Amino acid sequence: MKLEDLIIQIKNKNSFLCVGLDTDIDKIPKFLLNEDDPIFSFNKSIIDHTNKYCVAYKINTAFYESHGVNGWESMKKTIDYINDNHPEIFTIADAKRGDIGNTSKMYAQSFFTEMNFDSLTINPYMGSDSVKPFLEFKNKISILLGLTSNIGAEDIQLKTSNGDFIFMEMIKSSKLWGNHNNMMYVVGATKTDFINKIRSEIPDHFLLIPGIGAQGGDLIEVCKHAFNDNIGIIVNSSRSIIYASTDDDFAIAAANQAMILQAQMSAILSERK
Ligand code: OMP
Repeated sequence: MKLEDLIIQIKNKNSFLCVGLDTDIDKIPKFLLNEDDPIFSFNKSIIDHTNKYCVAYKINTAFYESHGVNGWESMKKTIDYINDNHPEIFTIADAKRGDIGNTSKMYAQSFFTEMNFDSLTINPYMGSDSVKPFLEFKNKISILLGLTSNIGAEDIQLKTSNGDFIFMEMIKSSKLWGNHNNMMYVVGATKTDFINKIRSEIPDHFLLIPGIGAQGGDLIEVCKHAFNDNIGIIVNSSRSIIYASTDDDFAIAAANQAMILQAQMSAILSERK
């Protein structure tokens, strides 16, 4: 997918919501465990009920890979279901990959060509040759970890070197490896104090912002600092949406949570006009 198509979708839906499919077999409703593929059945219902409120789905691959071959099959069925039924929706493989060049090329082939995701999260700390192979794939977007939402971001990313934060050094270098059409950055919703600084370095790049909901990030605070002329953000929430209920009504409860977030986003967007 091209970035323009994502921007059009954001404007049409008045939403920049990404629903995170962090599907944990221990957290899904028990009655689904009788299905052939409980993870896919759960995802299908969540997608059927939430697609009109969101512009993206993020599949965190750990929740699938942890089931071996069966998990990869559930992931493939899920991405195919989204691509076949909602081709306008932006898809993210959250796998945080990156390695020496020839290995990165294989990761890119797995997620972009074989699995047919629009984008992939990438850990950029191995440097330019580990990221550039991903950037060679046309109409695919590499989403580099910028400043992560977890407390451990303080251990290295928020340390200083040469007078600036290490994560800022990473953004300053890596923005030259590609451009704002083929790269985005992850910035945690829990790190809003740093978003102005990030925006001054990369005003045009889209930011993928996880950490709303279970991790306590604040949507209004995020929007205050992170918007650019194209809106420029996708805000992810996983657990607060998909586990809103663990009963028979789980998909309706997820839709309600997604609808509430979309309504907040719509209000923020209309205030901005
Ligand atoms: P919830 O906290 O349940 O909304 O899930 C957050 C999702 O975003 C998980 O899939 C995390 O792996 C992911 N994430 C973060 O929480 N923090 C980050 O800094 C980066 C990511 C990510 O790359 O998506």
